Amino acid sequence: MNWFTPPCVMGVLNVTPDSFSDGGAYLAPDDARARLREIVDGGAAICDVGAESTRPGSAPVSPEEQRRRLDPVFEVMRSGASGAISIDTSHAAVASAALSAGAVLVNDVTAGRADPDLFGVTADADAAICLVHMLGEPRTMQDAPRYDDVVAEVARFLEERVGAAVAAGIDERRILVDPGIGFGKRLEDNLALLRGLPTLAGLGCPIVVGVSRKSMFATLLGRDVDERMAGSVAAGLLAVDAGAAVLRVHDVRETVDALAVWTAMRSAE
Ligand code: HH2
Repeated sequence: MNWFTPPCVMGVLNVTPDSFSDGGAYLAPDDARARLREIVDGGAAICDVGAESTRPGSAPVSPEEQRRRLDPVFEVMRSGASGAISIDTSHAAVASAALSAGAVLVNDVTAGRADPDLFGVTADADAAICLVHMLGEPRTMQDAPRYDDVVAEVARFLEERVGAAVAAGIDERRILVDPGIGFGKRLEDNLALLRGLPTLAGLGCPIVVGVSRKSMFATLLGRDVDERMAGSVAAGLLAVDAGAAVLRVHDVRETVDALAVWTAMRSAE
């Protein structure tokens, strides 16, 4: 994973009409290309590109439509001007097209449960994969999530999915795990998982955390989606302190700066 020196930033590019934070902003090819440049110039180690919103209540998008939306980004990737790219999809066909265009990471919020071919496509390309915990599916996941011990249950789930990915031929050294902040979780579940990152680190895989602008900041702070940057950066830094290796964020430059300060302070110890 040559894109990867922890802690680092994964910038988000959603080529969708309906993502909770940047929906509609990057559907036009020129806007998508400009956002990609902004993410690279902002200092992100990798850009996570997706064409299907997974926000609570969202409807599925066909692999054909995802590929159509992503085509302009694939073009930039083929020209070699994109930096490292992660493909945010649960569909093997979309992952395969992105990997052919040069993507280095498959980011699957279903952890390989939605499409039985996803692990195989990833293994064949010798690519990395990020396995995310989600309770249920986006349409209904926030209806009434309940856990007895959220950290233990998420750790058990991720351990099982890491085993499934390895059994399908994915190199264990190329597997990242993510507790799935906001994917079927109440505020207290999200906070417990952020506190519990040291337990998830026991799995031995780098941890990705995506808190950026999520609704936990509406509950905690009463902020609209475009007013959640300070809360997101603060939670991201605390996540890194607790063991996160990659922060998936919308506010790239601000998070890169915050991480630079964190790194300087920690290396002075
Ligand atoms: N969150 C979202 C999407 N993909 N992937 C990982 N690994 N971790 C996350 O927390 C995560 C993710 C949701 O955020 P976003 O893509 O900004 O919104 P939408 O799903 O509405 O497109």
